[in-house]
Amino acid sequence: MWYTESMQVGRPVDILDRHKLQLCSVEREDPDAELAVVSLPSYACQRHTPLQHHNKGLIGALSILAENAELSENEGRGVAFRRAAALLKSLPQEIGRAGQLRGLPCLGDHSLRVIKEVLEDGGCREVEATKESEQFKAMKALTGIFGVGPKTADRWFREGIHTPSDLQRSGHTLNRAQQAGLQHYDDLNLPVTKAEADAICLIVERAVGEVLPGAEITLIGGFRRGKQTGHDVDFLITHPEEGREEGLMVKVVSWLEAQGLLLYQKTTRNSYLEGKDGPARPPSNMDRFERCFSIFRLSAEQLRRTTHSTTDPSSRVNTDLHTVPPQSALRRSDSSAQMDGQVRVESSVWSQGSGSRSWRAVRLDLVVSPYSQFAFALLGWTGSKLFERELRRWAVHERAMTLSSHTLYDSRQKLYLRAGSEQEIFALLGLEYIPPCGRNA
Ligand code: DCT
Ligand code: MG
Repeated sequence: MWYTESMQVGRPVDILDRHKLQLCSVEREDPDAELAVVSLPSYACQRHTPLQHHNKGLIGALSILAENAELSENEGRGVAFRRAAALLKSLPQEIGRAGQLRGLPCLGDHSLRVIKEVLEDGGCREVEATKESEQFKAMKALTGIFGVGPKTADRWFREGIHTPSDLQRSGHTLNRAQQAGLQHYDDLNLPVTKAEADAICLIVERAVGEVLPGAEITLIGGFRRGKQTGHDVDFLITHPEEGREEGLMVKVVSWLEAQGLLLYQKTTRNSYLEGKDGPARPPSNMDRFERCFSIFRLSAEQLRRTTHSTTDPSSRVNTDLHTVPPQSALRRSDSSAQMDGQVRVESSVWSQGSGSRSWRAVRLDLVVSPYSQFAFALLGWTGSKLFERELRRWAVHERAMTLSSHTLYDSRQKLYLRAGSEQEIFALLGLEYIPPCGRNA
């Protein structure tokens, strides 16, 4: 841990490293000083950010403003609020007074103003006004439709379309993704539980095992970080023999489609060629793998079957994801071990009136990576989004390196650095290893 829990008035603070320790000036007369939380490094990838934290109210307020900025496509402002919220998530205690934040990084003027107001008045006018704003509500509702981004949502909002029902009535021509998004709107806006993710994992494992024996599948995204719910389920697929993974996605998708398990799918090909593309491109590192965005049809029966099988520890596949490259056969999330005895059918999602539903729609993302890039893909797809952004920022600004979900490029040495595990990548970047459960920035 980088921080000291509290500091006595007047005790000197050493600055060991400008990234690890931030100077915290404490004045004798300041009544807040004795409670000051000190010494948090400024990049989120230098800190442990757990799932459970101590400042939910403040983080909630900053997150609303971050979301509003993102929906308005004001990226810089969104990131500033996200960084401030992430800093608060990594604090070891609840903040009671703004003075306790003295000297901490990542807290810009605007974020500090919001924090102070919430601490002093129990709420923030800007946050409340945002939550009540027609535009914010409409943008949230419209971008909640799978296949709809802020640009399209904003255009519709200006035409007076505020809800999915308005859109349906408008007669607008929708693309295939948007049609599916509208059709499954309610389901796709319900959280996906870990039990549901496990059920889908079993089925995708079967598909992968049938079309390419020896292929390996790993649950990534929020569930790998220990979250118990998410907005989708993300899997990374690879094969220990480099090259065998080529064409795998098409086969897996065909298998799933033949079983009637996909309500929608769009597959994109792997377009990453190291020599040709160069390290600095593309601007987004998310879109160069063979990838499938889909909507999965999960039946109550499939969920029930997994619920029973996953409570039996003998049926569990290898869950140790900290050794990469993978050596086991098929893998599941490292966090699934925490779920012993907890997997159950969520009644709120699965009950319908007096009866029960026979299936629900779930967003499913599949990514295929060549074995040699697996560690980078695993690190890049585990998230959180802010943690990934901070890793890339650290690499560029502090190490003159370019990190992507494919590779790490050292600009000074002009060479690609290989890594067989996430631990190796952190070491190459000169960072302490942060396990997935500490990447919830
Ligand atoms: N990712 C990223 N940058 C993006 C989008 C995604 O680095 N712009 C990475 C980090 C997380 C991973 O991909 C999966 O993306 P999501 O499913 O959107 O995130 P999540 O953390 O899994 O969130 P949720 O639990 O809600 O699914
Ligand atoms: Mg996810």
